[in-house]
Amino acid sequence: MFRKILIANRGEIALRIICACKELGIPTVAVYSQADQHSLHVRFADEAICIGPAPSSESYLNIPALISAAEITNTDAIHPGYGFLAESAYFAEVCEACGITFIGPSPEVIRMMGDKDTARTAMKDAGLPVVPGTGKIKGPLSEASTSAEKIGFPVIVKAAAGGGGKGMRIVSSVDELEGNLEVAQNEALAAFGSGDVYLEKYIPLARHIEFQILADHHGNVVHLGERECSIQRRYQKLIEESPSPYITPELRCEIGELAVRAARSVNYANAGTMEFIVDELHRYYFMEMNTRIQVEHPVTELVTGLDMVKEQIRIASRERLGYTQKDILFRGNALECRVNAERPDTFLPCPGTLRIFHQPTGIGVRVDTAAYNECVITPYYDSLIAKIITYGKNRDEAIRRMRRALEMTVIEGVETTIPLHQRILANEDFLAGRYHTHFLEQMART
Ligand code: MV4
Repeated sequence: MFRKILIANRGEIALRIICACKELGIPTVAVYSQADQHSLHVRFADEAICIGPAPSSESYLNIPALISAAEITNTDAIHPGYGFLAESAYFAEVCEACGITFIGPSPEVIRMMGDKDTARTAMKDAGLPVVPGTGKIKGPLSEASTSAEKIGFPVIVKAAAGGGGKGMRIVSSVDELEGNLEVAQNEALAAFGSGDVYLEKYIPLARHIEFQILADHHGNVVHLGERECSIQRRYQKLIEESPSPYITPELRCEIGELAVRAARSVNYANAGTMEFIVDELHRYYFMEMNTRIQVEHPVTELVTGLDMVKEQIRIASRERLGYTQKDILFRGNALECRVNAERPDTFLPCPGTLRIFHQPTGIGVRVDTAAYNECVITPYYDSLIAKIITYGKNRDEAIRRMRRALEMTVIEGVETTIPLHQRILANEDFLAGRYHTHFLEQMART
Protein backbone atom coordinates (compact mmCIF):
# COMPACT_ATOMS: atom_id res chain seq x y z
CA MET A 1 0.00 0.00 0.00
CA PHE A 2 1.08 3.60 -0.48
CA ARG A 3 3.18 5.54 2.02
CA LYS A 4 1.43 8.82 1.37
CA ILE A 5 -1.12 10.16 -1.13
CA LEU A 6 -1.15 13.66 -2.61
CA ILE A 7 -4.56 14.92 -3.68
CA ALA A 8 -4.32 17.03 -6.83
CA ASN A 9 -7.73 18.62 -6.37
CA ARG A 10 -9.86 20.82 -4.12
CA GLY A 11 -13.39 21.11 -2.75
CA GLU A 12 -15.67 18.23 -1.90
CA ILE A 13 -13.79 15.63 -3.95
CA ALA A 14 -10.52 16.43 -2.17
CA LEU A 15 -12.34 15.88 1.14
CA ARG A 16 -13.90 12.68 -0.19
CA ILE A 17 -10.44 11.32 -1.05
CA ILE A 18 -9.11 12.37 2.38
CA CYS A 19 -11.96 10.35 3.98
CA ALA A 20 -10.92 7.23 2.06
CA CYS A 21 -7.22 7.71 2.93
CA LYS A 22 -7.97 8.18 6.62
CA GLU A 23 -9.99 4.95 6.67
CA LEU A 24 -7.15 3.13 4.91
CA GLY A 25 -4.59 4.62 7.33
CA ILE A 26 -2.70 6.47 4.59
CA PRO A 27 -1.33 9.98 5.33
CA THR A 28 -2.41 12.71 2.90
CA VAL A 29 -0.97 15.84 1.34
CA ALA A 30 -3.33 18.60 0.25
CA VAL A 31 -2.32 21.13 -2.37
CA TYR A 32 -4.07 24.45 -2.58
CA SER A 33 -4.15 27.72 -4.45
CA GLN A 34 -3.92 31.11 -2.77
CA ALA A 35 -7.73 31.35 -3.05
CA ASP A 36 -8.13 28.11 -1.05
CA GLN A 37 -5.91 28.64 1.99
CA HIS A 38 -8.91 28.47 4.35
CA SER A 39 -10.42 25.40 2.68
CA LEU A 40 -11.35 22.26 4.57
CA HIS A 41 -9.17 19.98 2.44
CA VAL A 42 -6.19 21.99 3.70
CA ARG A 43 -7.37 21.62 7.30
CA PHE A 44 -8.10 17.88 7.17
CA ALA A 45 -5.04 16.67 5.24
CA ASP A 46 -1.93 15.72 7.23
CA GLU A 47 0.19 18.19 5.25
CA ALA A 48 -0.66 21.04 2.91
CA ILE A 49 1.35 22.88 0.29
CA CYS A 50 0.45 26.05 -1.58
CA ILE A 51 1.05 25.48 -5.29
CA GLY A 52 0.24 28.86 -6.80
CA PRO A 53 -2.21 31.70 -7.38
CA ALA A 54 -5.98 31.31 -7.77
CA PRO A 55 -6.31 30.66 -11.52
CA SER A 56 -6.27 26.87 -12.01
CA SER A 57 -3.79 27.16 -14.88
CA GLU A 58 -1.27 28.38 -12.29
CA SER A 59 -2.22 26.02 -9.46
CA TYR A 60 -4.37 22.88 -9.80
CA LEU A 61 -3.24 22.44 -13.43
CA ASN A 62 0.40 23.29 -12.71
CA ILE A 63 2.15 19.95 -13.23
CA PRO A 64 5.69 21.03 -12.16
CA ALA A 65 4.26 22.52 -8.93
CA LEU A 66 2.29 19.33 -8.22
CA ILE A 67 5.24 17.02 -8.85
CA SER A 68 7.50 19.24 -6.70
CA ALA A 69 4.93 19.10 -3.90
CA ALA A 70 4.84 15.30 -4.19
CA GLU A 71 8.63 15.06 -4.15
CA ILE A 72 9.27 17.31 -1.16
CA THR A 73 6.62 15.45 0.87
CA ASN A 74 7.92 12.00 -0.13
CA THR A 75 4.58 11.07 -1.65
CA ASP A 76 4.33 7.88 -3.69
CA ALA A 77 0.86 8.27 -5.23
CA ILE A 78 -1.37 11.07 -6.55
CA HIS A 79 -5.15 11.00 -6.70
CA PRO A 80 -6.42 13.46 -9.32
CA GLY A 81 -10.13 13.47 -8.35
CA TYR A 82 -12.34 14.70 -11.24
CA GLY A 83 -11.83 17.68 -13.54
CA PHE A 84 -8.42 19.44 -13.58
CA LEU A 85 -5.79 16.78 -14.54
CA ALA A 86 -7.93 13.70 -13.93
CA GLU A 87 -8.07 12.78 -17.62
CA SER A 88 -4.68 14.10 -18.69
CA ALA A 89 -2.70 11.22 -20.19
CA TYR A 90 0.32 13.51 -20.13
CA PHE A 91 0.02 14.11 -16.37
CA ALA A 92 -0.34 10.36 -15.78
CA GLU A 93 2.85 9.85 -17.84
CA VAL A 94 4.76 12.51 -15.92
CA CYS A 95 3.74 10.88 -12.62
CA GLU A 96 4.94 7.51 -13.89
CA ALA A 97 8.24 8.97 -15.12
CA CYS A 98 8.79 10.47 -11.65
CA GLY A 99 8.10 7.17 -9.92
CA ILE A 100 4.76 8.33 -8.51
CA THR A 101 1.67 6.15 -8.99
CA PHE A 102 -1.18 7.96 -10.74
CA ILE A 103 -4.41 6.68 -9.14
CA GLY A 104 -6.31 6.00 -12.33
CA PRO A 105 -5.97 3.92 -15.48
CA SER A 106 -2.85 3.83 -17.67
CA PRO A 107 -1.85 6.85 -19.78
CA GLU A 108 -2.46 4.72 -22.90
CA VAL A 109 -6.08 3.99 -22.04
CA ILE A 110 -6.71 7.59 -20.87
CA ARG A 111 -5.37 8.80 -24.24
CA MET A 112 -7.46 6.28 -26.18
CA MET A 113 -10.69 7.23 -24.40
CA GLY A 114 -9.83 10.94 -24.53
CA ASP A 115 -10.15 10.78 -28.29
CA LYS A 116 -13.88 10.07 -28.57
CA ASP A 117 -13.57 8.85 -32.15
CA THR A 118 -10.83 6.34 -31.28
CA ALA A 119 -12.85 5.29 -28.22
CA ARG A 120 -15.91 4.64 -30.38
CA THR A 121 -13.89 2.47 -32.74
CA ALA A 122 -12.26 0.53 -29.89
CA MET A 123 -15.57 -0.11 -28.13
CA LYS A 124 -17.27 -1.09 -31.38
CA ASP A 125 -14.46 -3.60 -32.01
CA ALA A 126 -14.99 -4.87 -28.46
CA GLY A 127 -18.61 -5.69 -29.28
CA LEU A 128 -20.47 -2.65 -27.94
CA PRO A 129 -23.15 -1.12 -30.15
CA VAL A 130 -22.26 2.49 -31.02
CA VAL A 131 -24.46 5.25 -32.46
CA PRO A 132 -24.22 5.38 -36.27
CA GLY A 133 -21.72 8.11 -37.08
CA THR A 134 -18.53 9.19 -38.78
CA GLY A 135 -14.86 9.37 -37.96
CA LYS A 136 -13.24 12.79 -37.67
CA ILE A 137 -14.54 15.20 -40.28
CA LYS A 138 -11.74 15.99 -42.69
CA GLY A 139 -11.84 17.59 -46.11
CA PRO A 140 -14.65 19.51 -47.80
CA LEU A 141 -18.13 20.23 -46.50
CA SER A 142 -19.66 18.14 -49.29
CA GLU A 143 -18.21 15.02 -47.66
CA ALA A 144 -19.68 15.92 -44.28
CA SER A 145 -23.05 16.59 -45.95
CA THR A 146 -22.96 13.23 -47.72
CA SER A 147 -22.14 11.46 -44.44
CA ALA A 148 -24.89 13.33 -42.59
CA GLU A 149 -27.50 12.45 -45.23
CA LYS A 150 -26.41 8.82 -45.11
CA ILE A 151 -26.75 8.79 -41.29
CA GLY A 152 -30.04 10.71 -41.49
CA PHE A 153 -30.94 13.99 -39.76
CA PRO A 154 -30.96 15.11 -37.01
CA VAL A 155 -27.25 14.58 -36.42
CA ILE A 156 -25.12 15.79 -33.55
CA VAL A 157 -21.68 17.33 -34.02
CA LYS A 158 -19.30 16.37 -31.20
CA ALA A 159 -15.74 17.39 -30.38
CA ALA A 160 -13.32 14.46 -30.67
CA ALA A 161 -11.29 15.79 -27.73
CA GLY A 162 -14.44 16.78 -25.83
CA GLY A 163 -16.81 15.11 -23.50
CA GLY A 164 -19.25 16.94 -21.34
CA GLY A 165 -21.05 19.08 -23.90
CA LYS A 166 -18.62 21.68 -25.20
CA GLY A 167 -18.46 21.81 -28.95
CA MET A 168 -21.71 19.81 -29.29
CA ARG A 169 -24.33 20.98 -31.81
CA ILE A 170 -27.58 19.32 -32.83
CA VAL A 171 -28.23 19.82 -36.55
CA SER A 172 -31.60 19.08 -38.13
CA SER A 173 -30.98 19.73 -41.83
CA VAL A 174 -28.21 19.93 -44.40
CA ASP A 175 -28.42 23.75 -44.72
CA GLU A 176 -27.67 24.14 -41.01
CA LEU A 177 -24.67 21.83 -41.21
CA GLU A 178 -21.99 24.21 -42.48
CA GLY A 179 -22.56 26.93 -39.87
CA ASN A 180 -22.83 24.47 -37.01
CA LEU A 181 -19.73 22.54 -38.05
CA GLU A 182 -17.76 25.76 -37.96
CA VAL A 183 -19.12 26.85 -34.58
CA ALA A 184 -18.46 23.41 -33.10
CA GLN A 185 -14.93 23.29 -34.53
CA ASN A 186 -14.10 26.73 -33.12
CA GLU A 187 -15.61 25.93 -29.74
CA ALA A 188 -13.70 22.64 -29.62
CA LEU A 189 -10.44 24.34 -30.61
CA ALA A 190 -10.86 26.99 -27.91
CA ALA A 191 -11.86 24.50 -25.20
CA PHE A 192 -9.64 21.50 -25.97
CA GLY A 193 -6.88 22.74 -28.27
CA SER A 194 -8.17 20.51 -31.08
CA GLY A 195 -10.88 21.47 -33.56
CA ASP A 196 -11.53 17.86 -34.62
CA VAL A 197 -15.23 16.98 -34.68
CA TYR A 198 -17.28 13.96 -35.73
CA LEU A 199 -20.95 13.31 -36.43
CA GLU A 200 -23.40 10.94 -34.78
CA LYS A 201 -27.04 10.26 -35.44
CA TYR A 202 -28.90 12.30 -32.85
CA ILE A 203 -31.16 10.18 -30.65
CA PRO A 204 -33.94 12.49 -29.39
CA LEU A 205 -35.98 11.99 -26.20
CA ALA A 206 -33.52 9.34 -25.03
CA ARG A 207 -32.09 8.35 -21.67
CA HIS A 208 -28.49 9.06 -20.72
CA ILE A 209 -27.32 6.06 -18.75
CA GLU A 210 -23.79 5.25 -17.62
CA PHE A 211 -22.33 1.99 -16.33
CA GLN A 212 -19.72 1.97 -13.58
CA ILE A 213 -16.77 -0.40 -13.98
CA LEU A 214 -14.08 -1.45 -11.52
CA ALA A 215 -11.08 -3.35 -12.89
CA ASP A 216 -7.86 -4.47 -11.22
CA HIS A 217 -4.39 -5.15 -12.67
CA HIS A 218 -4.98 -8.91 -12.60
CA GLY A 219 -7.80 -9.15 -15.14
CA ASN A 220 -10.69 -8.99 -12.66
CA VAL A 221 -13.47 -6.69 -13.86
CA VAL A 222 -16.91 -6.03 -12.39
CA HIS A 223 -19.69 -3.55 -13.10
CA LEU A 224 -21.56 -1.69 -10.36
CA GLY A 225 -24.72 -1.16 -12.35
CA GLU A 226 -25.86 2.10 -13.86
CA ARG A 227 -26.57 5.71 -13.04
CA GLU A 228 -29.25 7.59 -14.92
CA CYS A 229 -28.14 11.13 -15.79
CA SER A 230 -30.83 12.36 -18.19
CA ILE A 231 -31.69 15.39 -16.03
CA GLN A 232 -29.11 17.80 -17.42
CA ARG A 233 -29.15 21.44 -18.34
CA ARG A 234 -26.67 22.84 -20.85
CA TYR A 235 -25.00 19.44 -20.60
CA GLN A 236 -24.46 19.94 -16.86
CA LYS A 237 -25.92 17.12 -14.82
CA LEU A 238 -28.32 18.22 -12.10
CA ILE A 239 -29.83 15.00 -10.73
CA GLU A 240 -28.51 11.45 -10.99
CA GLU A 241 -30.03 8.24 -9.73
CA SER A 242 -29.28 4.57 -9.38
CA PRO A 243 -30.78 2.24 -10.42
CA SER A 244 -32.36 3.85 -13.50
CA PRO A 245 -36.15 3.44 -13.48
CA TYR A 246 -35.78 2.62 -17.20
CA ILE A 247 -33.42 -0.37 -16.88
CA THR A 248 -34.76 -3.84 -16.12
CA PRO A 249 -32.60 -6.36 -14.24
CA GLU A 250 -32.18 -8.31 -17.51
CA LEU A 251 -31.02 -5.24 -19.44
CA ARG A 252 -28.65 -4.33 -16.56
CA CYS A 253 -27.01 -7.77 -16.81
CA GLU A 254 -26.79 -7.57 -20.59
CA ILE A 255 -25.24 -4.08 -20.83
CA GLY A 256 -23.12 -4.68 -17.71
CA GLU A 257 -21.60 -7.85 -19.15
CA LEU A 258 -20.84 -6.13 -22.45
CA ALA A 259 -19.25 -3.20 -20.59
CA VAL A 260 -17.09 -5.56 -18.52
CA ARG A 261 -15.96 -7.41 -21.62
CA ALA A 262 -15.15 -4.11 -23.39
CA ALA A 263 -13.14 -2.83 -20.39
CA ARG A 264 -11.18 -6.08 -20.33
CA SER A 265 -10.45 -5.84 -24.06
CA VAL A 266 -8.57 -2.54 -23.56
CA ASN A 267 -6.78 -3.77 -20.38
CA TYR A 268 -8.62 -1.19 -18.34
CA ALA A 269 -7.50 -0.97 -14.69
CA ASN A 270 -9.16 1.31 -12.07
CA ALA A 271 -12.62 2.89 -11.96
CA GLY A 272 -14.23 3.87 -15.24
CA THR A 273 -17.61 4.82 -16.63
CA MET A 274 -19.15 3.94 -19.98
CA GLU A 275 -21.80 6.37 -21.17
CA PHE A 276 -24.71 5.05 -23.18
CA ILE A 277 -27.67 6.65 -24.85
CA VAL A 278 -30.79 4.47 -24.63
CA ASP A 279 -33.68 5.13 -27.02
CA GLU A 280 -37.43 4.68 -26.53
CA LEU A 281 -37.20 1.05 -27.67
CA HIS A 282 -34.51 0.29 -25.05
CA ARG A 283 -31.87 0.11 -27.77
CA TYR A 284 -28.57 1.21 -26.28
CA TYR A 285 -25.47 2.72 -27.83
CA PHE A 286 -22.03 3.41 -26.35
CA MET A 287 -21.09 7.12 -26.52
CA GLU A 288 -17.91 7.67 -24.50
CA MET A 289 -15.86 6.39 -21.60
CA ASN A 290 -14.79 8.52 -18.64
CA THR A 291 -11.52 7.38 -17.10
CA ARG A 292 -11.94 9.08 -13.71
CA ILE A 293 -14.01 8.94 -10.54
CA GLN A 294 -17.18 10.88 -11.34
CA VAL A 295 -19.05 13.56 -9.43
CA GLU A 296 -22.08 11.27 -9.13
CA HIS A 297 -20.21 8.19 -7.78
CA PRO A 298 -22.01 8.37 -4.37
CA VAL A 299 -25.31 7.04 -5.78
CA THR A 300 -23.47 3.89 -6.84
CA GLU A 301 -21.79 3.65 -3.44
CA LEU A 302 -25.14 3.82 -1.66
CA VAL A 303 -26.77 1.04 -3.70
CA THR A 304 -23.72 -1.29 -3.73
CA GLY A 305 -22.20 -0.54 -0.31
CA LEU A 306 -18.74 -0.20 -1.89
CA ASP A 307 -16.34 2.70 -1.22
CA MET A 308 -15.25 3.44 -4.76
CA VAL A 309 -12.40 5.77 -3.80
CA LYS A 310 -10.90 3.13 -1.50
CA GLU A 311 -11.29 0.65 -4.35
CA GLN A 312 -9.42 3.01 -6.68
CA ILE A 313 -6.55 3.28 -4.20
CA ARG A 314 -6.38 -0.49 -3.60
CA ILE A 315 -6.43 -1.16 -7.34
CA ALA A 316 -3.65 1.39 -7.98
CA SER A 317 -1.53 -0.34 -5.34
CA ARG A 318 -2.04 -3.52 -7.40
CA GLU A 319 -4.30 -5.31 -4.95
CA ARG A 320 -6.87 -7.71 -6.35
CA LEU A 321 -10.58 -6.96 -6.28
CA GLY A 322 -11.74 -9.04 -3.34
CA TYR A 323 -15.01 -10.02 -5.04
CA THR A 324 -16.58 -11.13 -8.30
CA GLN A 325 -19.72 -9.99 -10.13
CA LYS A 326 -22.01 -12.31 -8.18
CA ASP A 327 -20.87 -10.64 -4.93
CA ILE A 328 -22.08 -7.23 -6.14
CA LEU A 329 -25.62 -6.80 -4.82
CA PHE A 330 -27.83 -3.87 -5.72
CA ARG A 331 -30.09 -2.81 -2.92
CA GLY A 332 -32.52 0.11 -2.74
CA ASN A 333 -32.41 3.41 -4.62
CA ALA A 334 -30.21 6.48 -4.40
CA LEU A 335 -30.63 9.98 -5.76
CA GLU A 336 -28.16 12.88 -5.97
CA CYS A 337 -29.02 16.57 -6.32
CA ARG A 338 -26.17 18.90 -7.22
CA VAL A 339 -26.49 22.15 -5.31
CA ASN A 340 -24.71 24.88 -7.26
CA ALA A 341 -24.32 28.59 -6.55
CA GLU A 342 -26.29 29.80 -9.51
CA ARG A 343 -28.68 32.56 -10.60
CA PRO A 344 -32.07 30.95 -11.26
CA ASP A 345 -32.87 33.39 -14.10
CA THR A 346 -29.63 33.26 -16.10
CA PHE A 347 -28.16 29.96 -14.84
CA LEU A 348 -24.88 31.81 -14.45
CA PRO A 349 -22.59 31.00 -11.52
CA CYS A 350 -23.29 33.16 -8.46
CA PRO A 351 -20.07 33.46 -6.46
CA GLY A 352 -20.20 34.93 -2.97
CA THR A 353 -19.95 34.21 0.76
CA LEU A 354 -22.22 31.61 2.35
CA ARG A 355 -23.49 33.65 5.32
CA ILE A 356 -25.32 30.58 6.57
CA PHE A 357 -24.68 27.01 5.52
CA HIS A 358 -26.69 24.34 7.28
CA GLN A 359 -26.61 20.82 5.92
CA PRO A 360 -29.41 18.28 6.19
CA THR A 361 -28.77 15.08 8.16
CA GLY A 362 -30.70 12.05 9.33
CA ILE A 363 -31.30 8.53 8.14
CA GLY A 364 -30.64 7.94 4.46
CA VAL A 365 -29.04 11.35 3.85
CA ARG A 366 -25.43 11.92 2.79
CA VAL A 367 -23.95 15.30 2.00
CA ASP A 368 -20.62 15.57 0.16
CA THR A 369 -19.41 19.13 0.55
CA ALA A 370 -16.45 21.30 1.52
CA ALA A 371 -18.68 24.26 2.45
CA TYR A 372 -19.07 25.82 5.92
CA ASN A 373 -20.50 29.01 7.44
CA GLU A 374 -18.83 32.10 5.97
CA CYS A 375 -16.93 30.13 3.33
CA VAL A 376 -16.44 31.83 -0.02
CA ILE A 377 -17.55 30.41 -3.37
CA THR A 378 -14.97 32.01 -5.67
CA PRO A 379 -15.41 32.62 -9.40
CA TYR A 380 -12.20 30.70 -10.12
CA TYR A 381 -13.54 27.15 -9.89
CA ASP A 382 -16.84 25.36 -10.45
CA SER A 383 -19.85 26.53 -8.50
CA LEU A 384 -20.76 23.24 -6.77
CA ILE A 385 -21.60 23.91 -3.10
CA ALA A 386 -22.76 20.45 -2.07
CA LYS A 387 -24.03 17.15 -3.35
CA ILE A 388 -27.06 15.94 -1.45
CA ILE A 389 -27.46 12.19 -1.81
CA THR A 390 -30.37 10.22 -0.39
CA TYR A 391 -30.97 6.50 -0.07
CA GLY A 392 -34.23 4.60 0.35
CA LYS A 393 -35.42 1.01 0.24
CA ASN A 394 -37.21 2.04 -2.97
CA ARG A 395 -37.32 5.05 -5.30
CA ASP A 396 -40.28 6.62 -3.55
CA GLU A 397 -38.51 6.62 -0.18
CA ALA A 398 -35.30 8.05 -1.70
CA ILE A 399 -37.34 10.85 -3.30
CA ARG A 400 -39.27 11.65 -0.11
CA ARG A 401 -35.98 11.82 1.77
CA MET A 402 -34.55 14.12 -0.87
CA ARG A 403 -37.54 16.46 -0.62
CA ARG A 404 -37.22 16.76 3.13
CA ALA A 405 -33.41 17.03 2.91
CA LEU A 406 -33.72 19.95 0.48
CA GLU A 407 -36.26 21.60 2.81
CA MET A 408 -33.81 21.21 5.70
CA THR A 409 -30.87 22.73 3.84
CA VAL A 410 -30.22 26.40 4.60
CA ILE A 411 -27.95 28.41 2.33
CA GLU A 412 -27.90 32.18 2.63
CA GLY A 413 -25.64 34.59 0.79
CA VAL A 414 -25.85 33.09 -2.71
CA GLU A 415 -28.67 31.80 -4.89
CA THR A 416 -28.69 28.07 -5.54
CA THR A 417 -30.24 25.32 -7.65
CA ILE A 418 -32.34 24.11 -4.69
CA PRO A 419 -35.61 25.73 -5.92
CA LEU A 420 -35.11 24.04 -9.32
CA HIS A 421 -34.55 20.67 -7.61
CA GLN A 422 -37.75 21.16 -5.65
CA ARG A 423 -39.71 21.77 -8.83
CA ILE A 424 -38.27 18.66 -10.46
CA LEU A 425 -39.04 16.55 -7.38
CA ALA A 426 -42.66 17.76 -7.49
CA ASN A 427 -43.09 16.93 -11.19
CA GLU A 428 -45.40 13.99 -11.72
CA ASP A 429 -43.50 12.65 -14.74
CA PHE A 430 -40.25 12.68 -12.77
CA LEU A 431 -41.99 10.96 -9.86
CA ALA A 432 -43.25 8.26 -12.25
CA GLY A 433 -39.74 7.78 -13.66
CA ARG A 434 -40.97 9.06 -17.05
CA TYR A 435 -38.29 11.43 -18.23
CA HIS A 436 -35.66 11.81 -20.93
CA THR A 437 -32.87 14.09 -22.11
CA HIS A 438 -35.28 16.94 -22.91
CA PHE A 439 -37.23 16.75 -19.65
CA LEU A 440 -35.85 20.00 -18.22
CA GLU A 441 -36.51 22.04 -21.38
CA GLN A 442 -40.07 20.70 -21.44
CA MET A 443 -40.57 21.41 -17.73
CA ALA A 444 -39.32 24.99 -18.20
CA ARG A 445 -42.00 25.53 -20.86
CA THR A 446 -44.89 24.34 -18.67
C1 MV4 B 1 -26.12 12.37 -27.46
C2 MV4 B 1 -27.52 12.47 -27.30
C3 MV4 B 1 -28.32 11.95 -28.30
N1 MV4 B 1 -27.77 11.37 -29.40
N2 MV4 B 1 -25.61 11.78 -28.56
C4 MV4 B 1 -24.83 15.01 -23.67
C5 MV4 B 1 -23.54 15.00 -22.88
C6 MV4 B 1 -22.59 14.13 -23.64
N3 MV4 B 1 -21.66 13.43 -22.82
C7 MV4 B 1 -23.48 13.23 -24.45
N4 MV4 B 1 -24.77 13.89 -24.54
C8 MV4 B 1 -25.72 13.46 -25.39
N5 MV4 B 1 -25.27 12.84 -26.52
C9 MV4 B 1 -26.43 11.30 -29.50
N6 MV4 B 1 -25.91 10.72 -30.60
C10 MV4 B 1 -28.01 13.08 -26.14
C11 MV4 B 1 -27.13 13.59 -25.19
C12 MV4 B 1 -27.73 14.18 -24.01
C13 MV4 B 1 -28.52 15.35 -24.06
C14 MV4 B 1 -28.74 16.07 -25.24
C15 MV4 B 1 -29.52 17.22 -25.25
C16 MV4 B 1 -30.12 17.69 -24.08
C17 MV4 B 1 -29.92 17.01 -22.90
C18 MV4 B 1 -29.12 15.84 -22.86
C19 MV4 B 1 -28.93 15.16 -21.65
C20 MV4 B 1 -28.14 14.02 -21.63
C21 MV4 B 1 -27.56 13.53 -22.81
